[in-house]
Amino acid sequence: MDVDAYMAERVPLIDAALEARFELDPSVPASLSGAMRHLLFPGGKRLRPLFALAAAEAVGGSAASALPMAIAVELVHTYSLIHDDLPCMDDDALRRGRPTVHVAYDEATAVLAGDALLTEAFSVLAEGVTEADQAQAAIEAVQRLARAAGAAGLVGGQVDDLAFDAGKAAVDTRETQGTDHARLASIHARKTAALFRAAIVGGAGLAGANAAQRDELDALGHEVGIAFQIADDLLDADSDEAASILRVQGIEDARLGAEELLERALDRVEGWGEGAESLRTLARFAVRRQQ
Ligand code: GRG
Repeated sequence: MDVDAYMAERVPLIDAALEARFELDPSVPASLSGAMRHLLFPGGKRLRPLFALAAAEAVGGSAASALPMAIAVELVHTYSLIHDDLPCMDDDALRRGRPTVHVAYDEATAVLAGDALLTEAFSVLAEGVTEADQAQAAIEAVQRLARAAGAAGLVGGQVDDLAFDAGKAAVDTRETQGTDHARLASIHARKTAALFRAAIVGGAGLAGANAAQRDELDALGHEVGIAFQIADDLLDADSDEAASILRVQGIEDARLGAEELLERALDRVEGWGEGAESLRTLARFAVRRQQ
């Protein structure tokens, strides 16, 4: 299975579902609607939603059954990028080569667009339930996404990331390498891997995965998410990002670490047959991509 072919087939499905969700709604102020769409379209790689769909297929379900999870996780991801770019956070003027939302609109609108996208994510998941036997899986998906996005997930990871950055900027606050490594691992687990886990387990859950499959996929999501972040740090090796794995490891060690995590993840679904091929292909792409 070729990752480009998989993406060419699945991304339009994801984009169409997102478009359908964000059709013009006269009850939403036009500026807010524009700001919410600004980073959503044309969007980025759509990796997290692709993982949700591939996980559904890996457990023998249809990709379509995982679409609510796919859309919800992309909305949370997009909100986190909008807020991460704000002047009070990373203060970035560009995202994906275009002006960030607070630059294209204004700071208050960007904060509110992020808030609305986050809220919308949970609405999409709840509304995705059309039959009674999906309700339990949808509730579990909501729980997992909320945990991934909340104080013990993205938001907490961001708080610790800001503290880590501040510590790196101060002259006399260097900690031991071991401690730095543990802190970074914990930040990446919450800022990056948590959403991958929620997408993968939630997507598979909506497609009818059993508890053993969900546990295995949860571990895979963590491993792929951390390895994806290491790959991202390697691609950004020239930047002075404080919370980069390259602060505590050399390039070769980091690359090896990412490969080890990927192999461990692939082993988990080795015996899952042809249906899991897209998931394996996506995992390889997420970790070995060159951009
Ligand atoms: C402000 C609540 C709040 C959270 C901020 C997740 C996060 C925490 C910030 C996002 C910025 C960041 C460096 C996240 C780490 C994960 C990462 C590398 C995101 C980029 O993901 P891609 O490559 O992006 O999938 P595209 O553009 O393809 O969607």
